Amino acid sequence: MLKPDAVGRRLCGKIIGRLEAKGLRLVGLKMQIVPNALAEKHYAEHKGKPFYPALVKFITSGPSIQMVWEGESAVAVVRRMNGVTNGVEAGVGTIRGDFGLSGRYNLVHASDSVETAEREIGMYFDGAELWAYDMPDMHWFTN
Ligand code: 3AN
Repeated sequence: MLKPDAVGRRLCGKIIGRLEAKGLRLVGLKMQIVPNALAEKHYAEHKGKPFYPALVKFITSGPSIQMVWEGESAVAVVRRMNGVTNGVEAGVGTIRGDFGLSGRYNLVHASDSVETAEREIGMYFDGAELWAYDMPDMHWFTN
């Protein structure tokens, strides 16, 4: 997900460009202001933590972009490309490390496991919104 700060800071193209250049395949994409109930469901594991109310408020504060990307070890690869939660600590070369200084306004969300990805995709997408298609260069991006 490109969070409202990524949209508001005009960084969507740069971030999507990194994922494309890496060799991942875009399977689905939409823009919306996430409804409150959906944000609470998405971040249910953080309910009760001190930052939870502000997290839900931020994620619903403006348009965000939901995406599904596919590819070799996509979950682990995207997590590494995002960098650790706080932009101050995130490595140079990562999205959070290169574009931010915040732990709260940290530009991107990515599922932390395949199981989480399946659950989160189900929250944001209908099957008919996900696309299977060939990319002629995909053989360059497999083991
Ligand atoms: P990540 O997105 O790096 O997997 P999680 O899943 O631990 O991080 O946290 C979910 C989101 O909650 C983060 N992306 C961040 O926006 C917010 N968050 C996590 N820890 C903090 C914190 N200590 N203070 C403020 N916001 C936080």
